[in-house]
Amino acid sequence: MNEQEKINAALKAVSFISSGQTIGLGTGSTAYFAIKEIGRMVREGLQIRAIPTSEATRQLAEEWKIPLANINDIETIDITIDGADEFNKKLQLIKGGGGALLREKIVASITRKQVIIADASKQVEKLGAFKVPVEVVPFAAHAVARKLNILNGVATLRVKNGSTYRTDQGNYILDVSFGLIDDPASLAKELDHITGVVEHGLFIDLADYIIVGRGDQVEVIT
Ligand code: ABF
Repeated sequence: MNEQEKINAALKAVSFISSGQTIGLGTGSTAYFAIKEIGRMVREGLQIRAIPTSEATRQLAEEWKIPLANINDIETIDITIDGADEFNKKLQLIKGGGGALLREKIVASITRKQVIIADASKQVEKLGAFKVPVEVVPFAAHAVARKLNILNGVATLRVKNGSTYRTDQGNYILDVSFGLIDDPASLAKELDHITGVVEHGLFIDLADYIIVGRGDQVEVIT
C-alpha cells in the first residue's frame, strides 16, 4: 500500500470529470483522495452533483461542500470514482473491505463510466487472497454460511471494535475465503442465488477503467 500511488491514481481519475456531470463518490482511503480533490475543484467553481456510496463518504462530501443528490432522483451517473481491494487484468474486482459494497454496486450499476483507482499492491493474477465480502441479512447469517461452505467457502462474521459489524443498511458481512478463484464470474453467479445474500464483493463487468498508481507512474487499464 503506497499513499503516493493512491494520490496519483485519484488525481488522474478526477481529471476525467467536467462541469454539469453527476458523479458517484466511492468509499475507502483511495477514494478519499479523489473526493478531497473534487472538493477543491468545487470550491474553484466546478458545477457537479454527487452520489455517495456510504455514510462515511457522505460526511466527507458534506465537509468539503460537494453538492449531493438523492440517487432516487436520477436516471444515470456519468462517472463514478471508487476503490477496490483486489483487481485482475480482466477488470474483475473484489470490493467491500470497507463494508460499502451494496451501495457501491448499486451506484456502479447505473454509472456510464466506472473508474476504479488503486495502488499497485491491489493488482493480482487471480482474485481471492482477499476474502470475498458477502452482505447478508442478520436473520440468514448462519444459513448463508452453511451454503457458502458447500461452495468451499470458509465464512467469518465481520467484527469491528468487539461487536458484530453492521453495514449502512444494518446488515452483517461474512468475509469468505474461497482460496484463489479460477472463475470469478461463475462464483459471482452462485453467490447471487443464495437466499439471504443481499450482495457480494465480486464486481464482474462493472469496471470500465482501472487507474493504477505504480511508483511515480500512473497506468490506465481498460
Ligand atoms: C472501497 O474501496 C471498498 O469496496 C474497498 O474495500 C475499498 C478499498 O479501500 P482502500 O482504497 O482504502 O484500499 O470501494
